[in-house]
Amino acid sequence: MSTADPRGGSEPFRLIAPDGTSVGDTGVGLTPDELRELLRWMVLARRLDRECMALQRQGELTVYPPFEGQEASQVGSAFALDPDDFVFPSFRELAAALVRGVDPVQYLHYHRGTWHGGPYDPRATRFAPICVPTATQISHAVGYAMGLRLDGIDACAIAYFGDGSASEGDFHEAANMAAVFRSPAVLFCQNNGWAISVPTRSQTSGEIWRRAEGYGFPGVRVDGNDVLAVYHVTKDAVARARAGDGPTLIEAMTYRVGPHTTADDATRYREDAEVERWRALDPIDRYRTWLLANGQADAAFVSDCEADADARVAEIRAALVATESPPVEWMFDWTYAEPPAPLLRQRTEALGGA
Ligand SMILES: Cc1ncc(C[n+]2csc(CCOP(=O)(O)OP(=O)(O)O)c2C)c(N)n1
Ligand SMILES: [Mg+2]
Repeated sequence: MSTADPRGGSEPFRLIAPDGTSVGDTGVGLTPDELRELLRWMVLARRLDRECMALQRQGELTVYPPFEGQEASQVGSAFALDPDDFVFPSFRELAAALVRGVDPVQYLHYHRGTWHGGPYDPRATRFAPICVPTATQISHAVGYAMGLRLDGIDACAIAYFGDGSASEGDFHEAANMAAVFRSPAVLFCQNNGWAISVPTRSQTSGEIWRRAEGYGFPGVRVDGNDVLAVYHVTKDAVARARAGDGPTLIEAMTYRVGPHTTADDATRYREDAEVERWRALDPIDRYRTWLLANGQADAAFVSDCEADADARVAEIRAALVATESPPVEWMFDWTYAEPPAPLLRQRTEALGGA
């Protein structure tokens, strides 16, 4: 099988080929336990992602953006962070949230509509609230990272965003500011081929990673379905940030095999053949094959990961569906010190008053 990115263009950095063979130095500094942990996270992430799709179809979640196919990009990059580093996600980073220790039940309350942005504590988890306005989180990360530097804190911030978000002005403003102020930020673009129904080729005529040079900092394109390669380039970017060398742009070439969200029908704008091509590049199959072939894991470990993921996801489902709706009046609280009259009227109506 070809190792080239099926969309063509510059060959991304890669350590494990799609058939699971090593094509680079896979000694990335992880212990055997850590190498296995990467598989455990990816298996759990996929299992949970599929459960979330089912939960939405069963009316237990309002809307959900699946990330199937992007597990290596998210797990590999999040695993490269230190506990003090701060994550600024978009809306598709549940796998990264898991690795960061965010309680998935609390996270999913956002998608259940029980609480804005999920009720987890962003300070405790170092994981900012889910951010739907595309690309706005990039300048949050850059500014936060500048603050870390000014405070003399040895940490960095990472912004996750998509290929489509890289077309927003916010991306360019954040990249320029990060460069000029040497912000210890990692700009992590998951190029999953699509921005809802708009393909990457309609978003940009060039390659996203190359834009970094114009701003004056390094950019790297990585195979986003190769968890070890993603870990390696992110670890490097984090080290640069901590050393005071400024930001790095990472473009992880990956693919979302599902719809944009549960409200989207992807068959209306893309060919099944494209999806099948990417399924053959599956990040979990690739890494499992590599672990087994290199004696880093055995079949019993793989079964254990799967059983463990089934059990954890069953617990998450049970806890999520058991959650009572919060009091209706909460919808009206905490925005205005002195709520305007129309809002007060709506509040009265919602509470069943006249
Ligand atoms: C400022 C803004 N404009 C438009 C939207 C609607 N919207 C939601 S997701 C999306 C596409 C995002 O594509 P990409 O950045 O590639 O991320 P992906 O969904 O592929 O993860 C758009 C246009 C939005 N959420 N925010
Ligand atoms: Mg995209």
